[in-house]
Amino acid sequence: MKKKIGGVIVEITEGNITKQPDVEAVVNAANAQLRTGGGVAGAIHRASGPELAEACRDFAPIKTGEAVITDAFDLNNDYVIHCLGPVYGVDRPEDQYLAKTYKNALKIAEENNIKSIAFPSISTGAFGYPIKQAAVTALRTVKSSLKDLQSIEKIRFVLFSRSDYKIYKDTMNSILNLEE
Ligand code: AR6
Repeated sequence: MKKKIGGVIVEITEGNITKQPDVEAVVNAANAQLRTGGGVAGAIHRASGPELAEACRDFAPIKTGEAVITDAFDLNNDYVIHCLGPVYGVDRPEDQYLAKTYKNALKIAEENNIKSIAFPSISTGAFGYPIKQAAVTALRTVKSSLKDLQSIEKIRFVLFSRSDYKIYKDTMNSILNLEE
């Protein structure tokens, strides 16, 4: 499902964040130490190779909401943007931290003149953020950021399951008032 809003394509797809060869940057739902872990971080580090952990070392640790950028090494992308989403129930108010995380990822993409970026659903795995609430904040934040984007032409959300995809789809329909 996709829609062009003010020159920017916003789309959602079901899939794997490591299998998005047509975007310049993929976003990692990282840990503070920027080490490999489970979920998205594990998949990205495995697909990118050991050089990714090396490249991350100088930037760690990062704080909740922050984002840093590295090469993507063996991934079929140019960059990985690593960001630290909030742990639900710990990093409060969670919606503000989650919005900050998306904003900082978009900001660093813009600073690097990136045209296309793919996000996973940050914080909704190990960090326990309820998917519906996270989808609302993710899509509201993207919507409010669209007017400020200069380089980004495409923003993709990659959802790992059919049910998460459906939740994002419904949320996108209500927040962005989109049609299929
Ligand atoms: N592609 C797309 N989405 C995925 C993939 C994938 N390959 N794998 C999982 N998801 P998580 P978090 C979904 O746990 O909640 C890590 O261990 C998953 O179903 O990756 O921000 C780090 O090291 C969920 O909806 O990220 C951190 O310690 C979403 O991606 C911690 O987990 C996010 O799940 C970060 O937790």
